Amino acid sequence: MKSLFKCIDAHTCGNPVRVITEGGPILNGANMSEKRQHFLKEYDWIRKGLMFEPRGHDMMSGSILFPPHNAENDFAILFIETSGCLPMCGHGTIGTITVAIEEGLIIPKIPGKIRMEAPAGLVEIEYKKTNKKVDWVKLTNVKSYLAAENLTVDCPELGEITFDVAYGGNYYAIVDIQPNFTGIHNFSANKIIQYSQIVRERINKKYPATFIHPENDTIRDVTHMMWIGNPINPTSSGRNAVFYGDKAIDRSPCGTGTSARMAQLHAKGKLNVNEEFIHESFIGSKFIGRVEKVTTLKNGVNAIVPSIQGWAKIYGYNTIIIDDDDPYAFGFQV
Ligand code: PYC
Repeated sequence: MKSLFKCIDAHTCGNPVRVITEGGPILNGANMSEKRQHFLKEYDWIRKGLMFEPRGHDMMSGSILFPPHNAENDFAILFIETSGCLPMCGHGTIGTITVAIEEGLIIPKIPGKIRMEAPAGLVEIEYKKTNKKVDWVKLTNVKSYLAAENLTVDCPELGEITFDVAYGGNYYAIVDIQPNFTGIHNFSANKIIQYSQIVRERINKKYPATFIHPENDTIRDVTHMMWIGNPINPTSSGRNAVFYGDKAIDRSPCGTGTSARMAQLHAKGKLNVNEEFIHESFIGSKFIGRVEKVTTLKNGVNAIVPSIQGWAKIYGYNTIIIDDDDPYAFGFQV
């Protein structure tokens, strides 16, 4: 059987976003979290075929758009990626909104504002458009919080490292500069990937069933690692290398990662409400982050509402076939 997908390919600050405009499945569920579960059970072959080699690559990431479940909202989104289907993705949101507005896939109820249903919750978005191009997208993310502090794990070559875990739409183990880790500016991307593959597995083994979202237990475990370093531009607030999937370092500063980082810094008294947080990616591209306000989760845990602003560019129109007589129809990893 041959399945055909129309896609618009873009990148957000260097990281890919493949927006599937035709060929996505019809999913069951009362919200995007339930639809995400349905997709994972029956349609994950679409993600694998479109994200992994030979049609994608280690960093490939994308989205499929759905009608909203609540008439007040503009649309709903499923994130697909080499790592799975993320509950939330910041760079994916910025790229998808840019594509959707420039290509007329969404007509917002209020121009310049969009309400998006993600599996992790409602995300409110603003964007600025000039001459048919979107200049920037700012998303107000789901509630983000510091989940644990000063945990330890043994890292190959480095020895014991200390880390915090924070949630910004995904759970991040955040490794700050410390005696056994001198910062990403002293390491290659390959080294960070090598360490992350082992350390993430060790963290989830050492702290089983520890990181489970109190309001949605389908969101669980440390899925991403964030390693910190000195910024390239001294006026930036910080720089990170975010590891996701099995071999990817985010080329953007990572929206959910930046949200988690701001939740961690705010909880530790190192970032104030309304203070601008300019976060650099491994390649030096930037997001502008901000703690919009403080809040609590339903269980009373302190949290923040973060915002992230960035830009994206469309670079291609793609018609992709997944033909099940192709031995690599559903991708491969080396
Ligand atoms: O921007 O949230 C993000 C993200 C998650 C994984 C890669 N990018």
